Amino acid sequence: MTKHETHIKRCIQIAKNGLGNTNPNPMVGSVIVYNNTIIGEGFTSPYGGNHAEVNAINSVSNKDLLKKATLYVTLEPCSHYGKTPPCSDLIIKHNIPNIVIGCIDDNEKVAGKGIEKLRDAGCNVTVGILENACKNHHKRFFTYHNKKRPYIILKWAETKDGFIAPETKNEQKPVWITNTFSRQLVHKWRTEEQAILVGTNTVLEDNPSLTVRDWTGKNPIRLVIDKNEKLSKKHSVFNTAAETILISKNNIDFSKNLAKQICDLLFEKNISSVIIEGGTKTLETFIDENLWDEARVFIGNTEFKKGTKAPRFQGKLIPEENIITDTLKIYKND
Ligand code: AOF
Ligand code: ZN
Repeated sequence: MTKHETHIKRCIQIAKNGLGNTNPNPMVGSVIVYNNTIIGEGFTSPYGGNHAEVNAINSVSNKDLLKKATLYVTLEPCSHYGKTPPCSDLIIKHNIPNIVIGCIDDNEKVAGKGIEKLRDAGCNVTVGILENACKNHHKRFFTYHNKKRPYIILKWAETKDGFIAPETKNEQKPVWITNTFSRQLVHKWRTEEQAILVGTNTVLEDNPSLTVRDWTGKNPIRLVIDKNEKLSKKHSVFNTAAETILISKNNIDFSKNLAKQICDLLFEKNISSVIIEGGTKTLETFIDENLWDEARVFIGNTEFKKGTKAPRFQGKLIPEENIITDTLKIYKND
């Protein structure tokens, strides 16, 4: 690994501190190096707050060193006035001579203009260090800007013999396919995405609250499909713990592509990622319209022999995400 790669790798590592808090902004990471030593670090503040470069520059105690330093960043520094002033202007103001960037910012407001600004000011700019890793790290942000829809994660649990639910349900005793560790992991995942979606049957059968209880972090916005107006305020998804958006005849034409319309609705609402937690019909709607990016599948130890079959899909196992256990498989759509 080269020196540049090592520092960009560190940028990605600290950027993850922003996971779940920055969206729909990207969770950027930045480090500042002088004389082979890291003298400053920063990551994107919660939505509306400082960008990573600002936090990195602020963290440097001896600002004189910036004149001889290199700033590393996972994403091209911005050039526009959004909720905050342009990072490229701040870099130029501090006379930082060398900038090393992971990947270009595809947001139409930036898209190369940040790099141009820096070069025009005489900075030495290197672009494309660990580019794929940086693009992957910013997957939610890139999907949102390039595909004009949220990054979509499908999640379910299936038995060893491929069922998602048994034939007959026992009201008193819900059947658990997975264990408490997977439950905790799912709650962690909920904190990482902006929204969570389930279909009507899941609400009617399980009455989930879809909030985060077994982990620390933000509740996602809850999205519930209610085509035939079967849901009522007594269901837990309508409690006051988090915001809920009803997907109904009021905002969707159910005779047309449902997944596509939900994507458009979420894009309009600036939602850059969603985790879909079932049931089969809802998951299959997104699979059939090929509107999904990742599938996270738990495989339990039980067998149902009969029941509802787990969704069928074509995906590719992501090697770096499948190192912990064979009871969880993580696929990407490719
Ligand atoms: C950076 N560093 O840490 C982030 C960037 O409304 P604003 O001012 O927060 O700008 C949001 C846009 O800025 C966002 O869409 C993306 O293009 C860029 N995000 N840029 O230089 C950062 N989070
Ligand atoms: Zn910026």
